[in-house]
Amino acid sequence: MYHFSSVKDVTDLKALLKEAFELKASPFRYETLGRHRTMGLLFFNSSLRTRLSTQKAAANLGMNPIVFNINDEGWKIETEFGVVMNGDKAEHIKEAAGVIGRYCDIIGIRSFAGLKDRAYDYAETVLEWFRKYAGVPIVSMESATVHPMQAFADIITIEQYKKTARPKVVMTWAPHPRALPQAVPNSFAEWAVAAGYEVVITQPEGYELCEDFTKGAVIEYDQRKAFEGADFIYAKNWSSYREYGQVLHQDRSWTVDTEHMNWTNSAKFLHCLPVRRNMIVSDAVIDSPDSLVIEEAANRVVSAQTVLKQILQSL
Ligand code: AN0
Ligand code: CP
Repeated sequence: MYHFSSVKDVTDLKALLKEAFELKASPFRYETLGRHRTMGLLFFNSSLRTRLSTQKAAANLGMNPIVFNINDEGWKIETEFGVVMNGDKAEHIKEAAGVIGRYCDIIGIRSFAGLKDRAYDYAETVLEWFRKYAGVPIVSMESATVHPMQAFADIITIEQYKKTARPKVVMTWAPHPRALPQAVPNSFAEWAVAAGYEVVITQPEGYELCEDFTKGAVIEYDQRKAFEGADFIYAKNWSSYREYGQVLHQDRSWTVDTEHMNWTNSAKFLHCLPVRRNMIVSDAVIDSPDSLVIEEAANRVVSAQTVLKQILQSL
C-alpha cells in the first residue's frame, strides 16, 4: 500500500482484517519497523480521536509523529493556483506540500469538505495536491469525501461483535443542527459493502449519497422497515449531496432512541463520534450495553496502525 484513502487501496480486505486483529493483540510487535521514519499529521480541522489514535499508532510502530494544526499554528495557506497572493495568505500549498514532504516519510491529512463547491470537494483537491507535490505517501484522516481510517475501524468493530457470517448492517441518517460532510457515510458504505455485509442505508428523501460509494447497498426510505432485523445500527448525520451542503431539515423522528432499537434484532449501536446526544441518539441508547462507540473509537488505533504498517513495509 502507498497512498490510502479508499477501500480500493486495499488488495485483500480479509487479510488486512486478520492483520488488524494480530496488531490489536500485540500492538508492539513491529515497534522498530518505523525507526528513523517521521509521520506528519496535518490538521486543517478539529479532531480528538484521529489526532490521538494516529499519533499513538505511529509511535507504536516506532515512528516519530509530528502533529501540525496547520490552520491555527502555521501560515495561512493559499490553495488556488495562478493568483496574486496579496491577501492574508502567506504560503502556497505547492511549497507547503513540497517542504512537509521533505520532513516526513508519510503524511496524514485532515481537510474537510468546504460543502460549497461539489466538484472541487469530490475531486479531493487538497489530497491530490499533496500527492502531487509532497512526493511521499498521503493518508486521508478525513478529507473532503472519505474517512477511511474510521470506516476500517468500524469494520474491525463489526467483525469483533458479529454473531453471523453476514450481519445486516443499517446506516441511518440522523438529525444535526449544522451541515456535515458526506465523508464518513461515503466511506462506511463502501467499506461495509466490500466486507460482504447486507448493507441497508436509510435516509429521508433528498439525503441520497453519491452513488459511487453506495453501490451494493439497499436504499430504504422507511426507517422502521430498514431497522427490522438489523444486527448493527450505524447512525450518522450528513448534509445533502444533491442540494450540495444543505441541511434540508432536522426531523427528530429520525433520532435513534429505544423505540427504534426495539425494531431491530437486538442490534449493536455504532457512531464514529463526536456525537450530539439526543439529536443523533438518545442518552438511553448510547449509554446502553449495546452501544459500542467507545470500543469503536479504541479500534481507531488498530486501523491506523494496520494501515501505517502496510505503508511502511512498502517504502
Ligand atoms: C465531522 C463529520 O461529520 O465529518 C467529523 C466526524 C469524524 N463531524 C463533525 O464535524 C461534528
Ligand atoms: N471519529 C473521528 O474521526 O473523530 P475526530 O474528529 O475527533 O478525529
